[in-house]
Amino acid sequence: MAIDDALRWNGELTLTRHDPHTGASFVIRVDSTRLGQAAGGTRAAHYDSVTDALDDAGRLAGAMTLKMAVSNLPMGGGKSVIALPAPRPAIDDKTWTRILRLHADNIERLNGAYWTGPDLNTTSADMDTLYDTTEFVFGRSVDLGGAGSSAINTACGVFEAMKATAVHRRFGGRNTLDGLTVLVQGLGAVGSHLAMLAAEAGARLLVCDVDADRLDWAHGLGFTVVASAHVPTTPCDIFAPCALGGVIDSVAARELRAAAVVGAANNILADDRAGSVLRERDITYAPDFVANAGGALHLVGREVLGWNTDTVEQHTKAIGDTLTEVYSISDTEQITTDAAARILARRRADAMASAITAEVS
Ligand code: NAD
Ligand code: PPY
Repeated sequence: MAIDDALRWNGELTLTRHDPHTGASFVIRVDSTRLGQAAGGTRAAHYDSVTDALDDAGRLAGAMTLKMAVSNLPMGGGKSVIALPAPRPAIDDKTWTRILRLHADNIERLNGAYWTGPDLNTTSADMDTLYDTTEFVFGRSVDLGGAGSSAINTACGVFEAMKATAVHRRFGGRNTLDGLTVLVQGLGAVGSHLAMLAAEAGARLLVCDVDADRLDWAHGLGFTVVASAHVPTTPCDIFAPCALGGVIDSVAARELRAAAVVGAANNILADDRAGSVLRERDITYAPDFVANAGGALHLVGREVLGWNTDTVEQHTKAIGDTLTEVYSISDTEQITTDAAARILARRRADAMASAITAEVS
């Protein structure tokens, strides 16, 4: 991507910094603070260029704005990307601590415009380290007063989204996951829990990962392992991308042999065209910012809104209802589910913004 394209972005704020000592580059992007201070996790990964990191942070921050709005959470959307000089496992502890301290310093300088949390390759323990420098951190360890990892709640929300999708599709007359084939790509914190929930509900599990230990774990549970290269063309009822985003471009959308796509990864669709191809092929796509909102509900619910675990669970179950509304708008308006979810997010954001204005005046 050209630098001009990465900078031509409609969000509110971009912070970038480079650390010559470690070779890490930092990007924080705040997409919108219309509904409140912006929040979204810190993703650490190796990028080909800082331009790619800028672009990724912008897209992820935009998805956070939509996720907060469609989930009725009074927060804006933002995200951080730490572009590492090497893949995360190759970074030693001392270097990682220095990187986290610099990142915390960046967040502190924004003085609350942006709150971070755990994301790909960052943990609650990392949030504890950030908190030594800045208070604008979600998802610290439970022992230290935080809400802890959001992964289990994210998996529960995606599971609700799968059940709502099964009802919508009326798979062979069924409205449960019992007897369906579910393909989970990525058996990390979210994907492993999701796979177990689906298996408990009677689904046949196909799984893939790049990590041999996770595949051994899956073998032990009787799941069938699929080679990464075969994922797009493996027949299944539900494909659940739970690793990286951008896995479905218009080519993959044409090849896919799934009836539905319901996963945890952010920005599953590589482009708008992919959503249209899925619709043309009658493949039901659950927009990621609806399906994976369980983590945001857990973090913001527990740490900002004072919810207990029961209330978080109630709101997480409602992800299925929100998705059903999205499918209904898509059917009525004859538009992609992604476009329908954006309409619903806009409606809910407008309603929240009016309520905030009414409260103030
Ligand atoms: P994780 O790092 O724990 O797990 C990712 C898994 O994907 C790992 O097991 C990794 O080996 C595997 N993987 C990486 N590349 C792969 C590939 N090409 N093919 C197959 N497997 C591959 O991350 P996580 O917390 O489980 O999050 C998964 C996804 O869900 C991410 O995209 C994340 O942004 C998104 N998400 C997570 C949360 C949350 O609460 N953790 C919330 C919303 C969205
Ligand atoms: C996500 O849901 O994609 C996140 O980044 C998790 C999150 C949600 C809310 C605050 C901080 C992190």
